[in-house]
Amino acid sequence: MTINVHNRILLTGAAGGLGKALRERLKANCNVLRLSDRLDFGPAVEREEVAVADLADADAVLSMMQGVDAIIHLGGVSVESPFNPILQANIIGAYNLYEAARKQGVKRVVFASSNHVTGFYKQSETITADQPARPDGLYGLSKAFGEDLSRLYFDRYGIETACVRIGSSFPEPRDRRMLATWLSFDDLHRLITACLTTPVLAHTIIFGMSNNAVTWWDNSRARHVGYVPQDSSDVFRAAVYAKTPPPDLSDAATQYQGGAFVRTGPFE
Ligand code: NAI
Ligand code: 15L
Repeated sequence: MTINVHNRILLTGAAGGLGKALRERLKANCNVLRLSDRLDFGPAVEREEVAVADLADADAVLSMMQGVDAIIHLGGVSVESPFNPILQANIIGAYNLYEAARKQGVKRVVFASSNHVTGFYKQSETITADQPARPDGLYGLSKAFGEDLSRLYFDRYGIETACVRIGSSFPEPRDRRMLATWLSFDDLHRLITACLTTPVLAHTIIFGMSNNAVTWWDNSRARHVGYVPQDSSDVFRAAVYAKTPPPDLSDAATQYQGGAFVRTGPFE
């Protein structure tokens, strides 16, 4: 299968956990991978370019977008935090990114949204992307803004975006909740590849999860993306049960999909 359909891909958040996991994998998807973060993360190697930039700096974001054919946007605050850093990185930063994409003619974006856009749905519910956002904090709210912003740029300017509501993308599920939310790094790469290569992406919201037996999310509205997960949290289930206590059903973190995010941060 041909997966290299773009000459130059921009990866923001390249110094972060998922950026590091994707750096080598994404080289199969392009001729040149431009890596960006506000942190310095060392020199470019073969078929790489490095652009250190703060997403809140509109001029720097415009300049790093030159010659780019597609964007994987991972950069930003990735956990519940005070409002100002979220405002700078996730709200102003997302606006700067889409304005730069519009000005430089970039037509496809994969946006790292989060399950925390819908964190206040119960773990006993199965939801689709058509249901209203129910953010579980300022972080989830900022990702909901990014989803709406990208829809505006699709409706008005035709920039296609996949809003990938990533569950929990780590080497292994860390607790019982992550048995439902886990997304392996290889499946994350498969999902991004599907978003980059599907003929018509339009504006799509898709939940980023592996093929886990327990799930709270229905991706049937995103079949046109062609994402087929190949990993599953199920192989970790026995080990996770052995090392974690039984769930406390009176705890909001057990009741809601967002887990501990529903009771962290400035709302305590
Ligand atoms: P991370 O926190 O490890 O990486 C985020 C990167 O963004 C960092 O390298 C940081 O320096 C950079 N960044 C932050 N503010 C910036 C700014 N103002 N300008 C430029 N760069 C800035 O997060 P991780 O785990 O790699 O996640 C990547 C993306 O995926 C994030 O947007 C996160 O919200 C999203 N996500 C991740 C999940 C996961 O399970 N890892 C789950 C759901 C969403
Ligand atoms: C996220 O959005 C975070 O970026 C990540 O660090 C995890 O906490 C993940 O959600 C999760 O819900 O497990």
